[in-house]
Amino acid sequence: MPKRGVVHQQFELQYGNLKSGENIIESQMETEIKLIHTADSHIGYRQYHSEKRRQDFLDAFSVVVNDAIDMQVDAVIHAGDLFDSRNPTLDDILDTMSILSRLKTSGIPFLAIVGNHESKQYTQWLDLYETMGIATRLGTEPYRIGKVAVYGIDSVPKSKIPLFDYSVFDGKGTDSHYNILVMHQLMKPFSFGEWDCEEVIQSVPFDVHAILLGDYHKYEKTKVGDVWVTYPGSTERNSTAEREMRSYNVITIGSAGIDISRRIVLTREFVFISAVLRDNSRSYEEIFDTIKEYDIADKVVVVEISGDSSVSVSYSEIEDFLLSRNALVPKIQDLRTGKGMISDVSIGVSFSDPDEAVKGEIKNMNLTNAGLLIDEIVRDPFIVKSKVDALAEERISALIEGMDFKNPIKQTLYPVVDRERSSQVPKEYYKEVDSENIDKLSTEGSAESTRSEKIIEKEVIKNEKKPAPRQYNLGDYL
Ligand SMILES: [Mn+2]
Repeated sequence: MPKRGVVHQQFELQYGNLKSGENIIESQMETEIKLIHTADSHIGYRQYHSEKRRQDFLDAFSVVVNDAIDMQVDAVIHAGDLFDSRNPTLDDILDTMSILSRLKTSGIPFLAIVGNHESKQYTQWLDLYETMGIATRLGTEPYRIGKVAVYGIDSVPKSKIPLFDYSVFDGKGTDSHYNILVMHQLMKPFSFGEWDCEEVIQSVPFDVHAILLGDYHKYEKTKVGDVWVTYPGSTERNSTAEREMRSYNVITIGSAGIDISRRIVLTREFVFISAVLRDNSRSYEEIFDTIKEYDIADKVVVVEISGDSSVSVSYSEIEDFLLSRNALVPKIQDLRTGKGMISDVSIGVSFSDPDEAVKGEIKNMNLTNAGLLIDEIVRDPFIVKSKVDALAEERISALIEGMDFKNPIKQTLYPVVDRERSSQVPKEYYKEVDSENIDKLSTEGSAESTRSEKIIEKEVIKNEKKPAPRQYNLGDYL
């Protein structure tokens, strides 16, 4: 890609001009290099269907960039998941562009890799920004900042990690004093690790001094031998499981070596209110009294219900109370049943079931049994795409075999069932919600994937009568 080389050079020139022009004496001594390491901005995430929350994610990234400009760092390194989705909206793309342009105006390079959430099949969003000259996509070619060389590996799906070919780095070593590797993975030695830092350090043909990571949303810092390994944490709360303050890293490389310090990003407050139900008639009063003890205006409020499981309360009544006290997002988590509730005002709008509408239309089309059968297979959300052909063929063969051509009476071998798993479909045709078909997890503390949470959310909305089984913390994504 010749274009990448051009952009790369521009930044190097810019950097060179700044440093040599400014302090010649200092550069003869050890010039200190300061970097910001951030990740998991998830721009475009409309958490709880809230436009304000979308803005919050953008604002958090903006804060990091403002700090970078205030500190006049030598570069901002982004370790993946700049966007929440591989299909960000035009607003997301433009808003991000204007933030990155501020960095560019201040002469600060933005160096990034592709995360699992935003990863497209071929050309990436980062390539667009790189073409515009406001970002550089890190890779096997070292990006040099003085005595530091920075490399990157885009997010690798879990199943492909064992196949990773380290020879892509052959001949890419430099005479730099420090080599930094940027990755978006769950790494060992952390307990949640899927790929071992040790292996990576051994396998790349240059000495690694720091591995700057993204994907795990909680701040972490450790050493593997002499190599620093750190996650800066996400810059906004992607779920109620992310209770700690959000943050990014400041990496200082000077005569004393590498120093990594954590900087807090102030984000919208989440308030957790514990309501214990007792077997009496004053349950609402008690809950409301508890809520009144908190300042909840403009905050995401999570009421965690526990206690006597025989006491029934209306979640919507509690939500209404929270809204009446100006909560931004009211959420109920019923710890007694392990169930979360749809706690979003926008879902309250009633609309006819789209599946019913489609079903009606299909009825009007007077399809044959085979046609109906194929329709059913194609639209079944639980059947893996790659199995659709095989399953359709198998079912139609069975249908043909079962037909009596002398007496062509309409018959249904497999009745068209509602959108639930038909017992007649063999298990191997079904998607497993936790399988690798779905983007892998990026949460902290829990093994639930953010994607599967979102998918479950869609199912719940679609199929109100039959909500998918959920754990209470899955409600985070509603
Ligand atoms: Mn992430």
